[in-house]
Amino acid sequence: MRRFFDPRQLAHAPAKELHNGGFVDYAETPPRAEAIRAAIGATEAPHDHGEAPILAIHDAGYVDFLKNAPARWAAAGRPGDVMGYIWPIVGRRPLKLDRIDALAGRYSLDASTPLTADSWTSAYWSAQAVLSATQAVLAGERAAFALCRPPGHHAGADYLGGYCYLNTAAIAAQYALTSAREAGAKRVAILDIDYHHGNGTQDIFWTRGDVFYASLHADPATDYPFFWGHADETGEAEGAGTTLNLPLPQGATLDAFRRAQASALAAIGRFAPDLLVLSFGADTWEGDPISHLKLTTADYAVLARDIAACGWPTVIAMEGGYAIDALGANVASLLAGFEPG
Ligand code: SP5
Ligand code: ZN
Repeated sequence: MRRFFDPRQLAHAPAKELHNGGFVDYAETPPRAEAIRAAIGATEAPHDHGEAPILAIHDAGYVDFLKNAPARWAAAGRPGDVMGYIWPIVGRRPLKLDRIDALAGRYSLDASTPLTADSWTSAYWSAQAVLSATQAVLAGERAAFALCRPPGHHAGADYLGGYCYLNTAAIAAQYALTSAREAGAKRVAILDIDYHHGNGTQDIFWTRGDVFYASLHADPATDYPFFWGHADETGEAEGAGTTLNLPLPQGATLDAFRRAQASALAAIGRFAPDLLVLSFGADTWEGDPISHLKLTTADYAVLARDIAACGWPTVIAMEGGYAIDALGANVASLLAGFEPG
């Protein structure tokens, strides 16, 4: 399987995140990507597709914020990395504010996702990695892997959050749909098996009938992102019925996870996609430091075989997974499940 990664994705390295009322070491670190690389062998440098496929998903004001807010934050005398601390509850009204503190709230979901001077560069190349994997699949590869880091599924069209800045799965799906190639897909499904619900992906495609979003995740009644991912969220307007949320209780093992994945695959089968984007997080692993599901390393190959058996051309985008010592083996297990035989 072709695998894409750019070393510029390592530059982004926030020091601390807010957790339980204090600052702790940031969980989404460069060594995560290095551990995956060491386990899966050589990766290809992505082709540079430019900003257009990013702007097909993300708001131009938000992209400008990602690029320029760190310098403005420093110029305003703020210490450390850009971090929102006041939020416009449900977009209270569309004010056009210029104060950096207001922008940090306007363009963020939480206070655990610092924006550094390197974040844009790393997020940009993470997006290029998934675009190159998508291009490979559109050109006929059965599956391709993008070692996306930073991850993407919590980022919305105009907000960062959950360690995510650019929504790589959404960028891949939209690129596949609008690709000028004859192989361009008409319907894309996204299957999200990260521990957390992909609120950004759901938001982006909430009213879209041409993109099906199915997610397995820890019940948002107990886990981040709390306000999204409940079973009664199914999409609206053209997108009515094209969102499927399957929350799982903390402590669930392969049996429950595999059953839920089978219902997601059956629903995706009824939608009949031309292409699948798999948002893959290894934070469902039993030893993950911030999560509470109980999958083993071998389980990822089982889940991958079930997905591969459906036969859809598949772009795999890396999302979470924070147990660095096991991360490489967990990703390698998933990729092995996609290999024929
Ligand atoms: C892509 C992804 O998996 N994002 C996860 C975001 C979860 N954010 C909230 C978790 C709060 C726990 N922070 C604990 C940090 C320990 N160093
Ligand atoms: Zn996660």
